Amino acid sequence: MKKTTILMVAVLVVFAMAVSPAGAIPPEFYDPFDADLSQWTHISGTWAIVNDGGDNVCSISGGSYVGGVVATVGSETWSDYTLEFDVKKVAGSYFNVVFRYKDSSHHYLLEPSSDAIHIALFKKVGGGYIELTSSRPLQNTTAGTWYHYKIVVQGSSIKVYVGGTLKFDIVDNSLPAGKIGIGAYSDSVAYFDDVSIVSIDTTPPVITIATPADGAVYILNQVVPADWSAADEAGGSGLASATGTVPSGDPIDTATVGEKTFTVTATDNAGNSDTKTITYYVHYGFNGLLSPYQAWPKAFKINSSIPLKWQYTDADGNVVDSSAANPSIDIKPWVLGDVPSYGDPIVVDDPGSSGLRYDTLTMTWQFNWQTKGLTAGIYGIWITSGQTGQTDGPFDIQLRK
Ligand SMILES: [Ca+2]
Ligand SMILES: [Ca+2]
Repeated sequence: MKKTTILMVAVLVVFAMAVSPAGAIPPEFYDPFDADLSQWTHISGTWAIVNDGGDNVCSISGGSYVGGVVATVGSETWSDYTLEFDVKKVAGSYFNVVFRYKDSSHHYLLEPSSDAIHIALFKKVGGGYIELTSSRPLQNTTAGTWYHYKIVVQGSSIKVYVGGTLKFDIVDNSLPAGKIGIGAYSDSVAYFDDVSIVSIDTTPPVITIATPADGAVYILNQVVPADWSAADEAGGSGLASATGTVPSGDPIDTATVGEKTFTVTATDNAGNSDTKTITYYVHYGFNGLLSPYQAWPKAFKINSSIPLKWQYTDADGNVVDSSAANPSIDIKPWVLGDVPSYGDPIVVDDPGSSGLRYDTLTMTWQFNWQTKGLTAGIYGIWITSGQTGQTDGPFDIQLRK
């Protein structure tokens, strides 16, 4: 971008910074050719810094063949980048630019046609040049006129702009990465200036959710500060935004029981975004079986009906409304052995099939366990909530004759 566009560039930079204070990726490479050509690797032909109307530029000539690159810069690992430069044809027909340049037999090549009103895009993958379009787009290459080129390579996408107008929009997978290079055929002289390469960030930020942990169980009203973070990769465009179900440090939702999700979405300054969602569970607290239950060695007489009563609580032990808890009861006998264990569940009867009752006033569940016909011994009692899936127990109880 030369001379007359400098003011516009300055305005655009201010605007971009206002939108994205974290800034774009710094250029991998920028050369205004102010001083020397030390950043470049010379391949063939002649080159020199020359003064063009008060501005130093790079004069290039003498590529050994059409497409013969004169100088390269960069790394063979450069894959996704935006290459921009200004170029002016001084004499002859051809200047050229190569990108994703691995060597003289593997690269993409952009050059004007000899008619000076079209441009052409080729690839070379071991053999000769293969043109990437069946027809060439119109583009003047007038001697003595500067043109601003922008080439964007991202994955298999290749886009070429001249003066801000899209000229090529190609998909090609042949050459995934490589340097860039500038050149001019042996009959030609071209000036290049302000060559810049900015890598394109295609990697989304990494999200880490420590709390709530995936699958974790918390108790109703438990105070659980969220602990999560997001960061863009080293050398990336930087984090633009990161939003969680709640901000890190704020308490997560434990106000009701059940399955919950916690989501974090993070976006970098290049627009790459990732979302991570984890599932956690909020259960009731359980304050044990209430009187008349007592753990063994207290023994209850077989044939009696034993009221099993319990309440669900929050994390502070406050009894809460659990009318939706939908509980069920499992009872298993102790099996004595080297290591005592529980046997198979027994059929749990209640007299008159009265079933479970919930007292809304005291927020207490009650089940009258009919022990008639059971064998003396110790039994374990478990309570499972169909609402939350939580199982509380075992609460051991002794039955005697
Ligand atoms: Ca310059
Ligand atoms: Ca990134």
